[in-house]
Amino acid sequence: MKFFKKLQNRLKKTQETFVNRVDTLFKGKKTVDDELFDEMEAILIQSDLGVTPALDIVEDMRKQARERKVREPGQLLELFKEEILHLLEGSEKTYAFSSSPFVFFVIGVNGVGKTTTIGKLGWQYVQEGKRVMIVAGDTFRAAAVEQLQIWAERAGCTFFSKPMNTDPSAVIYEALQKADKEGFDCVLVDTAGRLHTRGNLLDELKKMNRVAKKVIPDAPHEVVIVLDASTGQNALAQVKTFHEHLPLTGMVITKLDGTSKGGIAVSLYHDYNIPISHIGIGEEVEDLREFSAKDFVEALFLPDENKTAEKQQADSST
Ligand SMILES: Nc1nc2c(ncn2[C@@H]2O[C@H](COP(=O)(O)OP(=O)(O)O)[C@@H](O)[C@H]2O)c(=O)[nH]1
Ligand SMILES: [Mg+2]
Repeated sequence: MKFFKKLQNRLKKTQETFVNRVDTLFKGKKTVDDELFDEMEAILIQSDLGVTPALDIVEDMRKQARERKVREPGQLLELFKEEILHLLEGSEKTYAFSSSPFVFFVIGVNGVGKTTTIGKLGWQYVQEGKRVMIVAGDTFRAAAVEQLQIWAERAGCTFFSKPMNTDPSAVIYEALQKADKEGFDCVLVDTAGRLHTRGNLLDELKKMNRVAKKVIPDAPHEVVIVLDASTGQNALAQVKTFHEHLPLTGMVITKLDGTSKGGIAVSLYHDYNIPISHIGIGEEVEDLREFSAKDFVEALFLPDENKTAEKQQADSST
């Protein structure tokens, strides 16, 4: 239960703007009618769930309510929860580690949490007994390389880097050779989110991809995009751009703590069908969790105990 409590706590802002607003709407209604569904639609559209999913959910709920003869607005919340779970069906992903070294490219624009996520992932894999190498593929910003090194040390991973401004593909080439020769289980490659040269970031990534295959033919085994939930609908455009150039195999959604825009997880999966492997719910090393659609939805729908207590107090004092 502690596990859910923490998750719920971190997802609180999303819970408030998304589930609680719908719940409050249901509680304030006496009948299940068109007006109720119209208002629900308006709330969902504002919740970063995405317009199409919002419309689909409400349409399906109208139908379900009719078919199942739901007359009490209070019964709708459970239906709503089922709808969200349904949208997230197939959205989970566990990395297979089907060969070794198992190579991840971690990509995404600056500031989304790539370096942090790599540190947290490396730490988890080390806890599982894996030998992990972290590679500084962003050779353009000294601070970025330093930060990655700090994370690698903290996580107990081997750190690999080259002098500043070395061609990232050359870094990959050498790193993968070393990882292969020395029997590493896992290689996590941090990539640049923006280039300071006029070169094109996406071409650079494609080149890294080609070069990786020269050392390990089926590498990279996973191309993971990191997305900052607090950027809301912007995250959709980021996925589109990267996915067109380098097919993505997984998503990590960070900063779900402290944002009301957690509905973006549903929107992202709905639009691109790329599975979500992990979510970031804080800045500490243990604040990265394997994504479970069920846990995510349960936490969002878990009644807020503080609120319930406040309400009971208010009720008893009147
Ligand atoms: N609250 C919160 N902050 C995060 C999370 N993930 C990353 N951050 C913070 O986001 C900022 C940028 O992260 P960084 O890993 O440097 O992003 P990068 O530019 O993509 O490598 C840092 O201050 C991180 O501590 C998260 O899940 N929750
Ligand atoms: Mg970084």
